[in-house]
Amino acid sequence: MAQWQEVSEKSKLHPKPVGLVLQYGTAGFRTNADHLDHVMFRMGLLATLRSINTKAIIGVMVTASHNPEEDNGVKLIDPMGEMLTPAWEVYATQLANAEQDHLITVLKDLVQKESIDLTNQEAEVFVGRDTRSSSARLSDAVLDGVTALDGRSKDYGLVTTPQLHYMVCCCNTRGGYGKASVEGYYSKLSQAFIQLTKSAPNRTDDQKCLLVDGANGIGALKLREMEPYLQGALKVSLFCDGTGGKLNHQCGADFVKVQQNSPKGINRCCSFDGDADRIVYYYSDDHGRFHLLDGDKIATLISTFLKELLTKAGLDLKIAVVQTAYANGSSTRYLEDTMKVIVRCAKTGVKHLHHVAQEFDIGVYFEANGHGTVLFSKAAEEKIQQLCDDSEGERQGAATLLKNSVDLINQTVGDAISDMLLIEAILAIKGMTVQQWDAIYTDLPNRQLKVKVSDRRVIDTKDAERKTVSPAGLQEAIDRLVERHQDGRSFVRPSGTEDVVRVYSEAATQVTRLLNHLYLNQPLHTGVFTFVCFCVCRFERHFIKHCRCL
Ligand code: G16
Repeated sequence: MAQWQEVSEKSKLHPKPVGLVLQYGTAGFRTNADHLDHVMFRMGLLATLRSINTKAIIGVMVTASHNPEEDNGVKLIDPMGEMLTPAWEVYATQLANAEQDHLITVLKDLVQKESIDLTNQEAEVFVGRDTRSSSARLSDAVLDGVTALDGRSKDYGLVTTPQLHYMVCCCNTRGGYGKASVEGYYSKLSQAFIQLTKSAPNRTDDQKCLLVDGANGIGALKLREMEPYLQGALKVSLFCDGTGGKLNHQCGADFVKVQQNSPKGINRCCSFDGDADRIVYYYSDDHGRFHLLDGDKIATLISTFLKELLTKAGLDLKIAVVQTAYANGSSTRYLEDTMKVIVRCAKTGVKHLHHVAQEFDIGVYFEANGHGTVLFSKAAEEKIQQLCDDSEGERQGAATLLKNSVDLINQTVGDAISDMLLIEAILAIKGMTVQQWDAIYTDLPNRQLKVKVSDRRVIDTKDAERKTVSPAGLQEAIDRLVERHQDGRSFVRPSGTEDVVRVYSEAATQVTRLLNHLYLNQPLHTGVFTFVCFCVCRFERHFIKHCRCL
């Protein structure tokens, strides 16, 4: 077939480094930008086939989000704006790793397995990219892949990841979710925000101003573009806006969450990540102590607000919060015991949380790192709309607030801009300061760090990544260490976006131990953490040695 000939010829312009093996991970492919040209071309091919297969528009976002500037990556977006379905992640990995002379065989195999009819089929792919210097050439490679299979493409250029998710959903619902343009996105969210904050007439000037760390990335650019649409309802002071510093370097949501520190010299504000799909809030108290309000605190604020409105509106809708293993134990306890909300735990990766959240009328899902959103079932949205139309007084007021919240939330994926506006609106309506929000519950002291090991794949997990299955003996060793600490909890898991193993620990108190100084040179943090890091490295060495013996 002439088409395969063309694909084969064009793919030679995007050669795969021989022997390079990559995995479609937590959120697509990620590695050093120099190794990704062939992956991008092939993801253009894959998105085109997926578009034919689903008879819908598919999105391809070129970004490595929170990773360093030198990296890049790609996230694929399914028809309703959700992440690529897991079955196709397998195809993505096979395609990315096929050596040049096997590429067509792998493609034909996929076409046959999914019964894709390549004749007279229309395909359309939306492409977007972040501000990394490598992103323009890599998104050209995606476009090349789409053209090679005769697909149509629309290049949205510089957009945040959530904006591209929004565009895909808008087009596939024929405008049902909004207008498929950045202006449509800005108008929809701004109008909903303005309406919501009308319910807070006593908002002080202080509450109308917010410091935003744009991670030196696309979020800064887009928030600046959006400001006029907000008509003064929120005054944003942007820093790390990309004019001076390096992307994600000592700034951004990941830096703030992991280092538990604010970018230099900054007080009350929020931070986005490199592609603006995550957000965390923080402030310094009068003693200069740093306070982080992460995804858990955000989920608590939003679910409390929604639950109160449901009660006022007299609506019997099932609301749940979905978290991951990283959720602070205090947040889970508060949600379950005080808020009486259903809490579920999913594997890391918003794609996993999204699916669990879909099981409820209202599913609030957030990873502790600030990645998340809220999903409303179709039936829930209809009931809210009906109550807005049919009721009066306090019930109608609550229903209207719920309706405006639905409009403000980007339900396709976690969205730093949309989340920020929702949080600001809730704080204004509840007349709450960031300090009062922070005081809802007290986080257990916790630490999260990356450990570089020679092969992160030796670690396998179960129970939503809260327990390790292999190497044998590691979990027992962790358990022995953890049980010595009140409210202790710890787990290890291989990262799906970086070549590292992540270690998380929390306990009732922070303990200074000599080992902290010896191994990590960290003056004060949960003692368990050091031990677990130590265990991971020790077990990995043991395991690898064992394998070699075999
Ligand atoms: C991505 C995913 C998140 C995940 C994070 C870290 O975030 O979308 O769901 O929490 O990676 O994943 P891991 O611990 O497996 O490296 P982003 O913002 O980088 O796209």
